[in-house]
Formats: sequence, C-alpha cells, structure tokens
Amino acid sequence: MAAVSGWGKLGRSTNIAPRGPSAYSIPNFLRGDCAVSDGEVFPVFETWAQKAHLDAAGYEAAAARAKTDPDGFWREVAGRLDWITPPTQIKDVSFNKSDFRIRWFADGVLNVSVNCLDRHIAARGDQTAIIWESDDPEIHTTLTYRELLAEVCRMANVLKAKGVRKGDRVTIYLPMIPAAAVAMLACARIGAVHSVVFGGFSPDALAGRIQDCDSKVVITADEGLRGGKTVPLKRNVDEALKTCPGVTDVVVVRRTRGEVPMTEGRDAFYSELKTTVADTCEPEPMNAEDPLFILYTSGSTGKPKGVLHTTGGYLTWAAYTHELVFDYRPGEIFWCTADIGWVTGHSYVVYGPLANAATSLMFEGVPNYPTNSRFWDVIDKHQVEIFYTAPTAIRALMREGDEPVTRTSRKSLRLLGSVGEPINPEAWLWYYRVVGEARCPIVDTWWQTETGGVLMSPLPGATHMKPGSCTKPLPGVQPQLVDAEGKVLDGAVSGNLVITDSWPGQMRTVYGDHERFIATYFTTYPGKYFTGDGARRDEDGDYWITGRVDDVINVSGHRIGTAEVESALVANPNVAEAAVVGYPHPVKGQGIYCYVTLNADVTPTDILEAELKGWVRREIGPFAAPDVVQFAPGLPKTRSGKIMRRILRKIAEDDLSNLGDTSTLADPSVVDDLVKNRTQQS
Ligand code: 6R9
Repeated sequence: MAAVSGWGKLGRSTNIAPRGPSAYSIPNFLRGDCAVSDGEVFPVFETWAQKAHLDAAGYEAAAARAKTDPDGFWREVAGRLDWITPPTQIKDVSFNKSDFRIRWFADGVLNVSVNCLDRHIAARGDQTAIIWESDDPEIHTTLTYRELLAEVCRMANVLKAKGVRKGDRVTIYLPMIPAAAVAMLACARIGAVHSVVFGGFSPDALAGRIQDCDSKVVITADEGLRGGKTVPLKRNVDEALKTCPGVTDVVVVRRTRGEVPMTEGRDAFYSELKTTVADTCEPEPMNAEDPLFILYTSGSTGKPKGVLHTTGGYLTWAAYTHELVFDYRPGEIFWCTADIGWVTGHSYVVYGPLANAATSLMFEGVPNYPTNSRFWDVIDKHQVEIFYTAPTAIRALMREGDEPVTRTSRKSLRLLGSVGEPINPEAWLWYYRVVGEARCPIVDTWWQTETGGVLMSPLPGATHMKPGSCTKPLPGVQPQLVDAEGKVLDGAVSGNLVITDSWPGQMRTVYGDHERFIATYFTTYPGKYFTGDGARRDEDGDYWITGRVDDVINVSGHRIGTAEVESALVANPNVAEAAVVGYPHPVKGQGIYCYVTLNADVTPTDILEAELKGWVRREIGPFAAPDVVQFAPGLPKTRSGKIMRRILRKIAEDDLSNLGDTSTLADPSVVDDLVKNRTQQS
C-alpha cells in the first residue's frame, strides 16, 4: 500500500524514554570491558605534542578559557572565517523552555562558499581542492580551487536561472562525484538551503524528504556507480516525483551516461545547462543565523527529522574541529570516506576541509571493490596523510586478514580517525597496529548530525588514547552524565549523556517543527541537550559511548529508527503488527531484528520472510534491510497494550537467562513461544 505522504505509515509516536544504563542493548564486545580493558592507555606521541596545534597544556588552557571568557574564546574561534561583517554579538543561548533560543554570531554576515573557495584563490588557486577517485580504480580526476570555484558559480547560475532564490530549498540526490560538493556550495553561494538525500534511500523516502521541505528543484545524476553496480538515481527521482507535485525542475548530472527517461519541460542535463551560464556569480551575503542546510536523520519516532544548521556557527564549528581534531595544515591530503548523504560527508568531505584549504579526497566506491586492498591502494596512489572512516568498514576489512593491508605501503599516513558508532577495542587495535603500524594516532570522534561537528575526541598532540574511548570533550563542550530521573552523576559512572551548554555547530531547529525540536532534545532533561546516547566515564574522566538509549539503532554507522522499519513492515498487506529491535552484529555493530505478527489468514513461509526483507529494502533503502524476521503469533504486551521491547531485545540478543519480570504481561505465554522459535542469526 502507498505510504502516508511518503514517510511510510507512521507507527509509534513516543517521546524519548531513556532506559537506565543497565538496560543498554550493547554487545559485550562493544562495551570496552572485554579482553582489552580501560587499563590500556596509549600516551601522546612526543613528536605530536611538539608540533600539534594544541598540546596538553594548550588544551587545558583553551578549555578553561572557553568557560571563563566564553565570548572572547568563541569570537576568536569565529575569527578563522572571513566575515563581510564580523559579529559583535557572540553567544545568545538559553536551553530553558520559557526563553529558549540558540543564536551564535547573530549580527555577523558572511558567505560559506566564499570561505570555502574565493578566499583561497590568491594563495592556493592552483592547489587541488578535490581529488575524485572513481569506483573504477583506473579513473580519477582532480579539481583545483580555481576550477572548483568556476564550477560552483556555473551551478549557482543554473539554479538561479531555474528561479532558485535565497531561502529556497534544493534537494540533492547525487552519488559521490564532485558535482555533489559543487551543488552544495552552489546553494551556499546563492543562499539556497540544501537538503542532501543519501543515494541509498528509496523513492518513497526521497519523496518524503522533498515534500517535508518543499523543494522546487532536485539535483540528481543519471545513475550512480558503487562496487561495479549501477544505482538508478534518476529513475528513483521519477518515481518519487509522482507524489511531489511541487517540483518544477530536475537537473541531471551525467555520470554513467546510461539511458534515462527525461520529462519534457521539467528535466534537463547539467552538461547542457551549464554552457548557457557565466562562470562567475556574486555571492549572497548571509546572516550568520540564516539556514545553510537541512539533513534528515532518524529519531525515535516514525518520521525523520529535518535537522537544520545555520551559516556562521556551523561553518565555524566544521572548520575549527577539522583543524583541531585532525591537526590539519593547509594543503595536506585528507580523506574522509563518508558519503555526502550523511553529516560526516557534509562536515568532513566538504565544509570543514574546504574552509581550511585542504585537498579533500572524495571516493565514489566501496572498501572491498575490486579488492579488499582498495582503501590502502587509494592511500598509496594519492599519498593520503589523514584517513577517516567508520568502525564497520574496519571490522569488515579486519575479517579479511592482514595481507590486503600489509601488501600496501601506507607510508604517507600520519593520522587515522573513526566515526559513526562505538569502535570495539579489537578493531581499534587492528586499525592502530596493522593499518597505522603503531605510528599514527587514532582519533575516535563522537558526534551526531545534530552537533554539526565533533564534540568529543582525543586530540593527537594533547590526549592519550584508549581503544574504544572518545576520551575528552573539545574545548567549550560541556558533557554531563545523568540518571533516568535527571540526577547529575559524578565520578566514574555510567549514565545518559547530556550537554549542558551550546556550541556554535549545534542544530537550531527541526525544519518546520520547532516544538518537536524542543520536545525531542530539551524536555527529557529540562535545560540540557539530551544526546540520546548512553556513556560511561572512567576514573581518568574519559568518556566511553555505549550506544543509543532511545529507539534508534546504528547499523554500519547508519542511524535507523526502529519505528521507521516497523512502519514499513505494517504497510505490507500481510502484516498485522511488527516490533523491531537491534541486536549485536559482528560487522555492522548492530543488526535489525524484526518480530512480525501476520494477519490471521496468512501462513508464515520462507518466501514471505524474504519478501518482507525485500519490502523494507524498497520502502526505506537497501541499508535498512532486516537481518532477521521472526514470525510471532503474539508480541509481549503489558495489560495496557504497550509492547515490552526490553524482552524483545533480550531475546534478539540471545540473553535468555535475563528476561526480567514478565509477570506484568497480559499473556506471559507469548514469551515462551518467542524464545522457542527464536531465529538463529547468520
Ligand atoms: C557523526 C554521526 C550519531 C550517533 C551517535 C552515536 C553514534 C557516532 C561515535 C558514535 C560511539 C563514536 N556515534 N560517533 N558512538 N563512538 N565515535 O555518526 O552522526 O549519523 O547522526 O549518528 O552515532 O550513537 O548518537 P549520526
């Protein structure tokens, strides 16, 4: 059946109900308390302490100043950008409901594309801004800052010719090709607000995102190419637009040159449009608090949230953290493997690196194509110095043994990074010893779509490393652990992670639903930003993220709301009810475990199981395909009808000795059935 306004039928609508730390569904191997204990500390390399932007004393001083002289500190941080009008108002924030506001640098005026491009031209116009490594290892291209600026101006002029004006939303549905960065920067140049939708999302998911922010223009490609397989992007757009009557124009970038249908009067090829426009374009002066982009992310309710970031604070934070965390120097070759469809791609493929005059490597392919040496071959080919990827990729490659790594040189590498999910100590140590040959520090960076950039990470010249710990907050970031009732927890303890004060890169609202923004993030613990994550703090004050405490699961570093998967499942005509939980998965971190109750007249079969997995793939996207579907004649419910997810999580985790109190269930016998028929995970 057709989903409601493209979002999938909305299932539960609950506020985040934090579980106590004891209820975390975190596998033991991710807890940090297995074979490698917190005892294992890797001190700062002496050479790094000497040359890094911040050493330990510098870090302490910056953190202290951010507390005692916040305006002076943040003014200085923002001073790294070129402002048309430098801000005189620095921080204007209240997390309290009565006078809630988050404003940074509010009277400042600037343009993001100027900061990422124009200002580098005089000294670095001929430096490579983007190295594009294609899916095919034989093909790569480079764009200098001068070339990138001209291309951005052309795209900006094309958008203007399509009627796009300051404040209008533009949806970008592109593969990892330079045009993706060009499209983002072109929007920034003319003050349009981009919404990048990951190319792995289904037409239905794309439609929901287009409708929610009411984009009139969509930028896409004929097809994507990953691991030798094509992705039908334009066809997906055509499908999505059947329910998006507001879209007037589709700009199609040619990637594979595959045959795609073009709708007369709506669709046009970028290669033709760009010959009709100039390669210069006046940048739009933007207020610091004008929106820069919207990025949809999963929460604990069915409908993804349009996380809105603004101009001055976001760029300040992306640039500052990129320099500090990676100890970045202009001209170094930086590779973040994230797709631009996720926040990591926004902040550390495009905005942070380009604001800092980096050479940013953009990779179209996948880690295991054509061989398991691909990452390391690319590092050698382009002499990459800083490499930033996700634990799931590290775990997958680790399984293939050391040889695909050790047969490459990797001599250019000097720093490694990890992001997206907790990294288990085994994977950390393999990354450290085999990939980095014990000579590259690892920065385990904890952050979120909502935070704009890194909030906690070791700094290579300042902080010791512990496998599995994101260690300390960056200067100006104030984490706190609280219990389920909001009591502040001190010392070495586990709890729910909140941030007590703002930082410039913080999201400003949920697009179109400010109430939801406040309800989601600031009411569970009034006056504090609730991250949705649980964490442990050890005796040294180092933080260990234990994972989500809400109904969000993290599959290969992709955030998926269990409610989204449930909504997709119940939209299937055979399904009466569904409950979805995460369970430990050796490569993906978490896998998707679905309990499905079928309609009375439907017989459970292997074919139906496969059909439901395929159904979710199509409804949301391939990355959300269930790992396990268990048919359940009944779900464990309280007498008031609430599904007891705690029990479902325990069964999925195969932790049967610890099902807890089932006496409050309306029908305790359903649990026996679920346990008896528990599906063995692959
Ligand atoms: C940047 C990004 C955010 C969620 C976050 C947390 C998990 C991210 C992590 C980490 C442990 C790290 N997460 N980095 N957990 N250690 N270094 O991933 O944004 O897609 O919004 O996901 O990812 O659970 O809350 P996003």
